[in-house]
Amino acid sequence: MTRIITIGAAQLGPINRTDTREVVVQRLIALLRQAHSAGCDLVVFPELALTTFFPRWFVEDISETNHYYETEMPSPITAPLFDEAKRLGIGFCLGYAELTAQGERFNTQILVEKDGSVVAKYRKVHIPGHEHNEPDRAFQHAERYYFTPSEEGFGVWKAFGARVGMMICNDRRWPESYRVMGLQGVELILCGYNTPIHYIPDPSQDILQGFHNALVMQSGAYQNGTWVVGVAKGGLEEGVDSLGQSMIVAPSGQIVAQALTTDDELIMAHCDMDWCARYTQTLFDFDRYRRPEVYTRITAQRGVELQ
Ligand code: CDT
Repeated sequence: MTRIITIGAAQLGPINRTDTREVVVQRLIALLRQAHSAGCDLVVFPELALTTFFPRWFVEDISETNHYYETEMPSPITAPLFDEAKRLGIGFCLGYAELTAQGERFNTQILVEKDGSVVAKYRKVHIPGHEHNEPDRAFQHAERYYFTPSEEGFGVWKAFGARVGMMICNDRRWPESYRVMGLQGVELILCGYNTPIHYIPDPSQDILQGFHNALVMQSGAYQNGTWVVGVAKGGLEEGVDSLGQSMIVAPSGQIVAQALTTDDELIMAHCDMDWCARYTQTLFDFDRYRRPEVYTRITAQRGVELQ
């Protein structure tokens, strides 16, 4: 018997600063209904899917940005999404900014099963960008000011009849993210992202954004024998152009579905979880072929050390 999960990647177009949560939640519900009509079991939304990408602005008093964060999930404003998903019997994965009761700020993704139960919460590990205001930049990428990096790492959970992991945006560029989940037998990795096309520290990378996006997710999928679902918030948002190109990648590394626009767009694929074993039990049989005894530097040091 095959284990097929029909997965929708619900790309979002821009969310403006003035857009209310209610309006955004209605956009998510419209995509959720479209996914349900198309037979999806699970729909994946982007990173920070409820608001504009606010780390592009710096404010001296961080508490002025509290309205961008969620203090509970579901909340009265997001409850309609949870209720509709449960009514339709469709699962979802949603990225949002989280402000805890202890005052910690995380870039978070939540996974909800088809029966409405919360499977897991993942908090972003690799926080890119800068900590301080850099007024000479065309726009800020102050994620390191707005979010604490999670110490919880990368988990894998049993859900949708598979072994499911999560990561968020910049995590997808680091091979360790995939491998830590690969070592827990992951079969499906869900990843939301917001990737500005213009990379201010090195603009020569701008034209390569789409290439790098595909490169990391295709290699991560192949080298760990897992499905990867990458979902963008793309398009021109508050003057900053961001990559679309949401995609669903098979354990072979092949792209099986890809967004054509930078707007709200649903792509989908029938994802056979048994395809993973064709890689994890052959070429990437970790137990047989890995050599962890010669990889000790990976966890022993952070940066490059010259001999
Ligand atoms: N959201 C996020 O992590 N974006 C980064 C942008 C590059 S670092 C400024 C990314 O890796 O796509």
